[in-house]
Amino acid sequence: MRRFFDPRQLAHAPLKELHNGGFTDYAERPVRAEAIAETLGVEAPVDHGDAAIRAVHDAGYLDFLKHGPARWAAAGRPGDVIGYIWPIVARRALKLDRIDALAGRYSLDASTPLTAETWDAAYWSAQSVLSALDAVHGGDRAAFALCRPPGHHAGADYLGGYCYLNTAAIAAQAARDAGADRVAILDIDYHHGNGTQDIFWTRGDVFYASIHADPATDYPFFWGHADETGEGAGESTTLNLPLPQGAGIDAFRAAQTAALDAIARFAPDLLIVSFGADTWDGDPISFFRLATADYAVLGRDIAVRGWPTVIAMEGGYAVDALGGNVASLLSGFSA
Ligand code: SP5
Ligand code: ZN
Repeated sequence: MRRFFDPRQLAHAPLKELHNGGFTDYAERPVRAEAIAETLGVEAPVDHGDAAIRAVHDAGYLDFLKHGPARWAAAGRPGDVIGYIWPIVARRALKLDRIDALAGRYSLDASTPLTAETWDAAYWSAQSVLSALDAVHGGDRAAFALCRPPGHHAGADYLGGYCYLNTAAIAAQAARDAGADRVAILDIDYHHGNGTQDIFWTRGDVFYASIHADPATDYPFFWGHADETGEGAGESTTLNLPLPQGAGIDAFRAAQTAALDAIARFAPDLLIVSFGADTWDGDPISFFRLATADYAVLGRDIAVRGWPTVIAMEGGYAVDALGGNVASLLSGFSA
């Protein structure tokens, strides 16, 4: 299986995140990607430009990602851009220019700093997933994109959860624009992919299924509950399967089989897997109990369905185990 990654994805390196009332070391570190790249071996993506990014994300938001850090510095703010006021009541099209207002307008949380290097890293993360999609369009059975920064918490016009550009959504929309009638996204990161769900919430052409920690106990709290099923043309094309903290492979595999069965009824032309290795037993910020060998079983269960498949990396914070966990998932496709 071809594996795509660009070293420019490493330059994004926030130092701190707001967590439980104080600033702690940022969990989504460049060394995550280095560990995976070293274990798997990777090739450089092709530059597709920004059309596929603009097809998903809001123009004002992209401008904020590119120019927000310089505006923040010019306003005399120290460190990286972090929102601290959110337009919860009046989220409307005010023409706000103050950088502080923009940081709130375009953020989901205060644990996802925007740095001067973020845009370039996120841009190449998107190019990696677009190159994996090219490989599958070219006839490959499956391809892997080492997306970092990750993507599934980012919406059309907001960053959050260590995510800036929604790589799975960008690939899904690019596949639609290239002629696929129906695309399915299977999200098996520990956290619910609120951004991906949001982007396709009212769409009947993209099915979103997610297995994740119950948002009653885990980030992102407000999304990923079992009663969220989509609206309008997207009614019943969102499927959320939350599991309790402590869940192991038996519960996870049963949920994934239910998700794959629902995706089979949708009959997609292409599958995109948002893969987080933060379901691993030793993950420092997550609480499922999967073992390294379990990912091969999950990968095999996905592969036997036969859909052309693009795998996009999401979370996973136990750096020493990351390469092995990703390799295990991919091995399921060659078994
Ligand atoms: C892509 C992904 O897995 N995003 C996860 C975002 C979760 N953010 C909430 C949990 C933050 C825990 N931060 C711990 C920092 C330790 N220094
Ligand atoms: Zn996660």
